[in-house]
Amino acid sequence: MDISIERISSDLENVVRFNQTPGNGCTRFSYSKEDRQARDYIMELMSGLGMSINVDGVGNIRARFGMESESPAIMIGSHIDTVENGGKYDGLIGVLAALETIRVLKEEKAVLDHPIELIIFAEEEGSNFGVTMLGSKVLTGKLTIDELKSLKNKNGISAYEVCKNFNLNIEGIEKDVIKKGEVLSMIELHIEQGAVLETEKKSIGIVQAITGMKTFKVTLEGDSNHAGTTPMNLRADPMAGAAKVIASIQHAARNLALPTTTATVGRLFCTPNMANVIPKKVEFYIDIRDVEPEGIKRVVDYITERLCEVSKEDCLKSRIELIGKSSSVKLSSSVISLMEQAAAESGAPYMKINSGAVHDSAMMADVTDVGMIFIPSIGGKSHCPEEYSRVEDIKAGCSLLLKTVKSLAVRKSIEI
Ligand code: HGY
Ligand code: MN
Ligand code: MN
Repeated sequence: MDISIERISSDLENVVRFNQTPGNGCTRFSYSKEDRQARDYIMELMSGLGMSINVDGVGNIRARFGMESESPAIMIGSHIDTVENGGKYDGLIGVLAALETIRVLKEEKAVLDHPIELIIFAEEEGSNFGVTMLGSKVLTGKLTIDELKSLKNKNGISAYEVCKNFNLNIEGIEKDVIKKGEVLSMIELHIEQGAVLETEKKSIGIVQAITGMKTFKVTLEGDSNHAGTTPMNLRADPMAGAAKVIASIQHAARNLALPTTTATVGRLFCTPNMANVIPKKVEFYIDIRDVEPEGIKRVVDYITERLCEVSKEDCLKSRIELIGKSSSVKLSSSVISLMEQAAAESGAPYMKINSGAVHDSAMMADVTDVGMIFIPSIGGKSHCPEEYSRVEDIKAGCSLLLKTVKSLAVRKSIEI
């Protein structure tokens, strides 16, 4: 049996209804009302498949299919949270492909040598607190309760409080940490979020490495005053200072780092944020990435120095805090060759590819063997309403996921 693209498409349309910005992309932050609706919908489908479901202290959903045994599981899944006005495929299509894989295994009454675990990671996008992959970082012991107490959303509420208010057992996260050996392999299907597969006319990408990243929060404080009565030479203006530092970020990433380095400022807060007031405080976040740590280091060194210079020039108080980091990760060669073989057998045009986006799989790579399947993003667009993937590519990707899971988990029928 093969996967049913009709079932995946119908699930997709049903889940994207849970959206805060209909008509302007998808907005479904973790721990929101829309997130609750999407979780309930998907968990109902999981229960209908006879899966046993556990939700951990930060909201990762872990559902088991097949034999209840100590043998290590094969983990599949992704995330269902989005950025603001994002696309409908990022994360969600990987979860629905995993669900469909389990449906087919059930229909085939597959005899499993390993249970299958469907995981839905919480807060992958970092839309609430500015830190990506929060759920998988907690699951793999990379974030502690104290750190969750210090991470705040734009209303100043901590990740710890938000999880508690979402009725999660946040105090229990230390015991939720996954142990090496619990999971034999993990496979995540995801959209590419770039234009390589489409340009190369491939429907499948077999991911080799996932980029590393560092997220910094920069705070500049100055002297708030009247916009009209304060002469230009008597100002301590943190927005003018921020503008100089942000311009230097682009310069560093373009001209001083490596061709694979990216640096982005996409989140900025200004207080009091009034057109006729010189700001008191400006906070902005810097997202710096590279598969090579040297690229990230060059940008960090340059902007730290520039921040010092600008603060002196403009009489500003400033600080730069590292609030999130993840190392670049090479994925499992054994899982990659398994997927390559399955892709070759299926005849789907595929290529090996690196990921400029980060993924929960990168966090899981130090506790299990990890592989990722990419499907094309048309026009290379993602994190925006224009994000789109074709059904034929979703079908090819999900078929490869099913084949890979079968080769890892399903008992081989012995030729007699
Ligand atoms: O930012 C990323 O790379 C991912 O989409 N959260
Ligand atoms: Mn994603
Ligand atoms: Mn994303």
